[in-house]
Amino acid sequence: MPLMKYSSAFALAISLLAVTLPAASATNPAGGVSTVQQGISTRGVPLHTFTVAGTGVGMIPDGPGTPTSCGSAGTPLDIGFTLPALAGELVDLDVELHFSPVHTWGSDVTAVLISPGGLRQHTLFGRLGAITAAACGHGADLAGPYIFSDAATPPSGGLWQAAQAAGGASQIPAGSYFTTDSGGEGAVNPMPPTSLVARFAGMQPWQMQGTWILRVTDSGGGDTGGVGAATLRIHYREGGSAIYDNGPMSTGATTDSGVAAPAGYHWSELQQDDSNPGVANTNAGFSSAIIAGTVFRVADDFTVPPDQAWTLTHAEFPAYQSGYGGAAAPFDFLSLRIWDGPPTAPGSQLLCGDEATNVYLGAHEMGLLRVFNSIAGSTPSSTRRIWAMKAAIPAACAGTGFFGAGTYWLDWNSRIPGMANHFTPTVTLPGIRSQPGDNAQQRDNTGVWVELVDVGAPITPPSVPVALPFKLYGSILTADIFANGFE
Ligand SMILES: [Ca+2]
Ligand SMILES: [Ca+2]
Ligand SMILES: [Ca+2]
Repeated sequence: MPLMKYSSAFALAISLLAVTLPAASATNPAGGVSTVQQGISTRGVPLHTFTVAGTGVGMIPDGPGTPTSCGSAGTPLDIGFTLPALAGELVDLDVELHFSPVHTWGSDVTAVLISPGGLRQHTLFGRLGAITAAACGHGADLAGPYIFSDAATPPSGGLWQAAQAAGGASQIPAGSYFTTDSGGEGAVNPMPPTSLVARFAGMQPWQMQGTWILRVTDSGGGDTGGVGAATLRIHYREGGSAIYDNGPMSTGATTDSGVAAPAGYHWSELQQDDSNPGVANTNAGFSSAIIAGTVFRVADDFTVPPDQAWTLTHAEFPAYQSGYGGAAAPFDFLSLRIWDGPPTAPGSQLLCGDEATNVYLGAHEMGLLRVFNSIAGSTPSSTRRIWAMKAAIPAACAGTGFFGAGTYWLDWNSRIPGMANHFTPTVTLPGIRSQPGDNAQQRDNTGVWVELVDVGAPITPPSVPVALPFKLYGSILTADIFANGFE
């Protein structure tokens, strides 16, 4: 099989079928208002909070066995939180729990928060003080209210220390606590803190919409209690917490041909221009992969406005592996370089990064399915799930206010164990194939940097330039600070 530098083979094959579509589906129903504009810094967009009370509170069914034998979970109490489609991306969240009647043996209880459809889940706490499979842990009582939040005050893993300090006859003090993993075999006391934000940040409106579940179980026979009230607070913002977004990819819950996306997903469908229907983009993505024999890289730029300086902490780069259906992200390596000009332009200086250092920090699903244009005859499929790969900013560029006003270029690639190919999708807005200023590049299988264009299906000159999606995280210093030295 020849090297594929872009994933368009399927679309080209389909276009040869010359499918005749009914006139009703030949017009692009999209073209509505996009909630995120390309290339806009999202700094300054207000943070909203959606608060919802849990339904289904009540007694937690007791665990099986005797009071001295713990570790087998009883029937869960599932508390539901129903969310509408919020107009923004999840930035932060917290959960408040009030136990009533008081649970008389706190270590019996485990609480896990599960997003709609089971897309993501996170343990709030569980089996406090238990470090073996059948240990019954601390006997301190659960009352509350307890708020589980990344904004908790130390000590880390504080619920464990609080339970130990309280002793079996007292209540764990009400307050704000970090989340911790459940105790049991292999646990340490106290367990280290975990992060709600790391687990749930970046969730899109269609991923948050629906019923969240707080699953509370009791895994020790004897002592009992109930949940009297539970509250979920979602903090969200248009564009999320990124300070720069090079452009969106969602084209909505329905393809141009009228096919609904699976629950929890939106389509990212290659578009036709509303002003010129009949010609659709044909490149679902461009290889950004290290594969056997070829090291692809892709590049795009961003501009820091006048009177600003940016401190960058991390970046996100979307990618998909065609046909990959696993639950865990497939990637294990990402390299990133940042330049003061295009990577190979004369005079461009490399500011930081190299091709060998792994700055990959993990990835999460974006709830987007990349598909070829459905009007052109492609049947929408679920085989190209887009992931957001998170990358650390190379140390030499991570200083406070490092990025002064000006234009910078990023180039990156990534790897999947076994060197499987994968692709960076393009920025996709409903009813638009390309926008002024689109100028992404790829170092292709000949080792030469080329401008990325889409030739169209059917192939129709002129080809259009494309942009690649990425987001930058950090903070923005303004001219006021430069002038005065303080905020
Ligand atoms: Ca007790
Ligand atoms: Ca119990
Ligand atoms: Ca660009």
